Amino acid sequence: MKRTLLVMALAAVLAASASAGTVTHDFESFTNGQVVLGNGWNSNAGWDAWWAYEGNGVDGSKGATNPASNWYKLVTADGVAAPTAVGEFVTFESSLKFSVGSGTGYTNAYGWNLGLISENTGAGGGVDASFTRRADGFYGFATVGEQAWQWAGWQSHSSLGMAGVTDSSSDWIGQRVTVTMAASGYDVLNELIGIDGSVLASALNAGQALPTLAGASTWYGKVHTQDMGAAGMTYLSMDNVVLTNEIPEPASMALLGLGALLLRRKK
Ligand SMILES: [Ca+2]
Repeated sequence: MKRTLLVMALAAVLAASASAGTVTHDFESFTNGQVVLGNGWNSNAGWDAWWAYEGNGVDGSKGATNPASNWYKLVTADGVAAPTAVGEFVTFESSLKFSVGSGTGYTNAYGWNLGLISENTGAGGGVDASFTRRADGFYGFATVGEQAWQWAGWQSHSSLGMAGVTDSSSDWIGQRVTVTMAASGYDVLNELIGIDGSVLASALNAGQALPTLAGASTWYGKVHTQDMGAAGMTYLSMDNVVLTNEIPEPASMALLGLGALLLRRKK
């Protein structure tokens, strides 16, 4: 009974956030092996390439996994209002976990990218933060799309929790893209999040024109399996996806954290 009340309280907090400009996906409502497409998500290709599985999410929860199918844009069906005044912003972030195969010899190969897009069909333009395989045992990320390229954040495979250069999986890391309306154009902040939640690397591109996003009143989140095969990646999983135009309320976040902790301890 206590657990039921706790879940209801958490749901109320999440529902209150959603009505005010936040879209979340934790995949816990999916059945094991259920297709993600059509259940809160759309895609450019319209074919099934992401599935939700028990155990493929953060802390053994349900998460969504893609077997490195190239050039597949999975976009949130629901968006949030785009910024209309200086200082307003939209953030899209996800926890991510990936695997690589036995190949070697990679140099600046794009893996996936995460970003904001102007249409929930995957057809629009926007901002991308690419996660790249810069060499066999090194990774990094780049800001691309509607703006100048910017490379940042060399990371060794071991810093991402990978046991080896080949045939291994990362721990849960994350990416966060924040686009803020500036006095002129938009400031684009891309962050790579480490296993412990710290910011491993960040790249700020200030004063970008972003013509496609600027012309859209609603922005959507996007996870794009850009060129994972060319980067020797075999799987990408995601969980705890958040698209928001709000600063998280400390009280709500504390309640969510407490609830998650209590639920975990009960298992
Ligand atoms: Ca989950």
